[in-house]
Amino acid sequence: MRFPHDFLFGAASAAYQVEGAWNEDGKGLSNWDVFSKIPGKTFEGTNGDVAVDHYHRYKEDIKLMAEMGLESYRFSISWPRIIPDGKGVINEKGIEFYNNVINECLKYGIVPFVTLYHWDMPQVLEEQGGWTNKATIDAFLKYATTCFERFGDRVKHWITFNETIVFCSLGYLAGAHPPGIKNDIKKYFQATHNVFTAHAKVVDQYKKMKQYGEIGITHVFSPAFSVDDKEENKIAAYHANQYGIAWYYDPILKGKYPEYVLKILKEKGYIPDWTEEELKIIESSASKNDFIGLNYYQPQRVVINKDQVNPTYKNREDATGAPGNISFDGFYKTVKMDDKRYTKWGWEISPEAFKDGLKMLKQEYGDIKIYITENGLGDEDPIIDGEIVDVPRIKYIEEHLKVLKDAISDGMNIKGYYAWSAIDLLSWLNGFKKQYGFIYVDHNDNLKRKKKLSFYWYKKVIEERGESI
Ligand code: BGP
Repeated sequence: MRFPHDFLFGAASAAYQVEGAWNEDGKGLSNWDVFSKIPGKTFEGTNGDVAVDHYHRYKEDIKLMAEMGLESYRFSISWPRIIPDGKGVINEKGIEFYNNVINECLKYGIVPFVTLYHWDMPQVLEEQGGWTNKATIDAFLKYATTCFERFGDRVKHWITFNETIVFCSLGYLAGAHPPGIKNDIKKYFQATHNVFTAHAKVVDQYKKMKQYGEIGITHVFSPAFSVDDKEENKIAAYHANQYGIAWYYDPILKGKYPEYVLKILKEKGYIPDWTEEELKIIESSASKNDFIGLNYYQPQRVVINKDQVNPTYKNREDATGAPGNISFDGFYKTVKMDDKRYTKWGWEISPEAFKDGLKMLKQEYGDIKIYITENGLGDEDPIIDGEIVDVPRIKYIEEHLKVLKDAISDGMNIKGYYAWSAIDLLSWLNGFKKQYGFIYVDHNDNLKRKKKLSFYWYKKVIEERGESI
């Protein structure tokens, strides 16, 4: 079987991780420009000042993507490049850059799939409370509207937010992303609610503008499974999925928050400060949302936490995604299991859990339209005789594409796959050492680009529409 003709084979990136040019052509300061320079926050102090210099090399990069046969490129727009102070004047140089990127994609027939918010917000807004401040919702609506007005004639696929759970939990619970706040559960839930409200308002606005494209959100998809059949661990997995999936997916796809979580938040006094009007717009936007984007890397294996300790988030490593942590509310723990496979950074490799997770999703949300907006292997790629022989990445992507093929055969409405990442880029907390791309970037040789083995492999997969997978 081949993947359907309208299934998009793509790859992804995010502005802060590839662009560089952090202070060029009128770009405003972002929260990440500031945060990454605080000692100890990132691996060896790496930051996105230069990143992989995509800002100056986008033509070369997109040409390589075209050569790979990429059908779609998912990238994000840097908000402070468009509206440097978050609310005021539009920076025409920023508009010009993204116009160039979009036009360059279209020149090769590559479909641009654009994320509006992949974590870099104008620093001015962060200083005024970021996502805990409701004024940020309106600022975001203005920014999104500007993007629709300026790029919407050519961009027909929009993602509002990338991984709300990550920037809110690492921002307000673990303190590992901006604004670097630890253990503030109240603020964490407030930020998530404000983001859902912003999403709803932007979706509504997009539909009003009648641009006849599609709009959705991208969430982490990290389904939790109990390590065994013990009732208490099954409860732990249920709890984890309520907080990690239902809290995020329900407001978008069902238009309301999950009762299980609401009840606990009420008891503990963590209900966000919300208005009837906000809840109404969340409710009414659900039917206008066109798709859900899933970023799947790994599942969670969980057990109940009996130690009665809340997480402490001692160091950066505690926030980099490997199992071995206590949940923010102390209810369960994620664990590493002897019979599972793991990456060098301790992330589980499990196409099986991807398959089971997709089934869970179908059961819960029905026949929603899905794009896999990220999936890939973070590795230190082997170099043999000057060639980048990233065989483990090929294997990883192949196994996950196979799951998608089966899911599509079973009737799931999955419309595209975006490998993370198109090109090697900056990992937020893990530096340049953790590679994901099809295109290698040589940090010892003027950021020279080189095709990896996976580049040729993915090209073939796309050419034959995955027939031999
Ligand atoms: C996702 C982010 C990406 C990317 C990826 C890999 O959560 O959306 O931006 O960074 O994870 O993560 P890491 O770089 O930590 O390996």
